[in-house]
Amino acid sequence: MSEEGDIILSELDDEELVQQMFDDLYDGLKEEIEEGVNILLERNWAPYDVLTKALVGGMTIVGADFRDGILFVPEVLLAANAMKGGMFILKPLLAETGAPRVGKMVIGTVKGDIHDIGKNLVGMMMEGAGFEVVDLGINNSVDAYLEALEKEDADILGMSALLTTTMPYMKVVIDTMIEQGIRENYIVLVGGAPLNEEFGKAIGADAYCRDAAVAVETAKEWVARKHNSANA
Ligand code: B1M
Repeated sequence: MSEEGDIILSELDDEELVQQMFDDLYDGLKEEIEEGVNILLERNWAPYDVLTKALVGGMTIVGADFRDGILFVPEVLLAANAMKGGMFILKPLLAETGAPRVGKMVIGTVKGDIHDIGKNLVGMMMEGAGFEVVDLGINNSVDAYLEALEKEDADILGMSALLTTTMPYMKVVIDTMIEQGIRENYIVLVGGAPLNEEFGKAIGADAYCRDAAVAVETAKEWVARKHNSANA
């Protein structure tokens, strides 16, 4: 049983526990986050709700204070590490749907960018929806993406960027695909906090995905569209 001062997580009601998890995520307390996730699951919370309401909710607060100069890189790294602890528990549960393989996605964060939480979340949700996911990690060059697409015989390329300075690299990847005559072989989906629909269109992606749930829905739509046009 883990305690923080007087607080015993299992004695809190759901609302108090989620608030406490926001504080624990903010303080980068990985063990407490893991315990909180397990308690919510024991209370029959759906894994998706634990993810979005407790973990992503907490990270939104961290993000705002990072932006406002209240938190700095070391603290945010600790928060990210705590979030990953929670995500690790949820991952197999989100993937447990046993859905048939719907398609294969290669996903990675673009060159120069080391943010991976959002990308990991997208990968987890895609797996949960029955997609096979090949995660290339962070800091990916054009070559890394293109080699993986070919090697894995993927249907979808997913690219993530969290910095305004790295998001233009997505266009470099898509332009190279066009040059090599392979652009139409893949569905290209992009996402990340600084992007928007307009940017997605401007760089020639098939779609911009606001969040992980939208990424799953969009991927399903595009795969169905591709199958329909192949059978037409
Ligand atoms: Co960084 N950082 N960071 N950071 N960091 C941001 C992005 C920033 C907005 C913070 C701020 O100022 N408010 C800012 C960018 C400003 C800008 O570009 N205009 C910023 C900065 C400046 C930096 C550094 C430059 C700071 C520095 O060193 N001075 C540096 C950059 C290093 C580099 O990459 N070269 C840096 C470093 C870091 C940490 C290492 C400390 C850490 C990353 C840890 C990690 O990822 N392992 C970090 C973090 C955690 C953040 C914030 C606080 C949180 C990001 C996050 O994980 N969000 C972030 C502030 C913010 O975004 N509010 C910030 C939670 C995650 C679930 O959301 O990633 O948006 P998100 O993903 C969503 C959607 O966007 C979408 O679905 C996800 C799930 O719903 N999505 C996709 C994402 N990728 C997708 C791909 C798809 C589809 C959908 O493909 C199909």
